[in-house]
Amino acid sequence: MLDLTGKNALVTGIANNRSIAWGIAQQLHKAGANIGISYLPDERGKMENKVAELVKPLNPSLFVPCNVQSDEQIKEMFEEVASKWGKLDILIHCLAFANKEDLTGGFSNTSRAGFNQALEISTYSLTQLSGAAKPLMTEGGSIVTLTYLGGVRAIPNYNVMGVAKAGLEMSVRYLAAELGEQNIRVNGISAGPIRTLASSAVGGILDMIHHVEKIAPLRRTVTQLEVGNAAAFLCSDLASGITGQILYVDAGYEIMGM
Ligand code: NAD
Ligand code: 0WE
Repeated sequence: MLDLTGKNALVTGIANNRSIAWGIAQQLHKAGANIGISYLPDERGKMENKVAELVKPLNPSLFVPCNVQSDEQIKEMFEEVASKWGKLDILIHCLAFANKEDLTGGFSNTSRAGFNQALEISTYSLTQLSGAAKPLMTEGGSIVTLTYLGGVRAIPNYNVMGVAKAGLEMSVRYLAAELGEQNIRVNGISAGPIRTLASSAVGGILDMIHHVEKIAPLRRTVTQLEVGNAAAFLCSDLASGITGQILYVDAGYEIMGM
């Protein structure tokens, strides 16, 4: 049985009730995990209030700000994990960002600053968070990140995010190779398109979803809770032999060629 009781799980990337990270946090909680939440702070504390209200039903024992562009905030987040929990078992990396201008038009127009920012936030952050989590995962652990097919195939307008996801998927393999010695598993979930805050800001996302509904073997898209179930599996002892993998949770879309 899928059982995460006694496990401490830190979930990044919840912005609202449509976030994939919210689907994951709910399923980890349902499986019995002790939940910690990080949110992206803003000046007015709007995000803090919104996320705090949303996650109340999960009784999080940790609720911390973390902008992955700040070494200081990352350090403080893991200091809080160390002092409140002592050990960490599960880390969910569920965040990405690129400039909106870089997610449309020609990829060759990508600016140096836009490229660096997208890869800093969306790619490097997994390595950085994993490095900080490593000393706290004293009884082994599971790290799960979220990726997209646009990191493997050229998908119109995904552009610099595709390069970021390619780097993210390779980071999964290098991290898995290193951390396996400590019984820390590192895997990615490649989710099909889902309407979230990030994806809704992208022009044509509805057309892409309708395309998937026509082509995917299951003739539909996936939900945040289905992605959450896959994440709970990867974090559980049921997946004790799985590391360095990318698991497609996409209603089968990835296998299709025509
Ligand atoms: P979302 O907007 O709900 O989540 C993105 C999160 O990234 C937000 O919570 C935001 O606060 C966070 N974030 C952005 N910049 C940050 C920073 N500097 N520091 C810390 N956090 C930061 O959208 P989502 O679709 O749930 O995205 C979550 C993950 O799922 C992303 O990695 C995305 O690439 C991936 N994904 C999404 C889809 C999709 O179709 N929605 C498909 C496959 C993979
Ligand atoms: O990874 C993602 C979302 C990534 C994303 C989206 C935004 C929009 C708003 C990163 N940064 C931003 N920055 C913003 O300002 N997905 C997999 C969803 C997604 O995004 C696309 C897609 C799909 C699917 C962009 C272009 C084409 C398809």
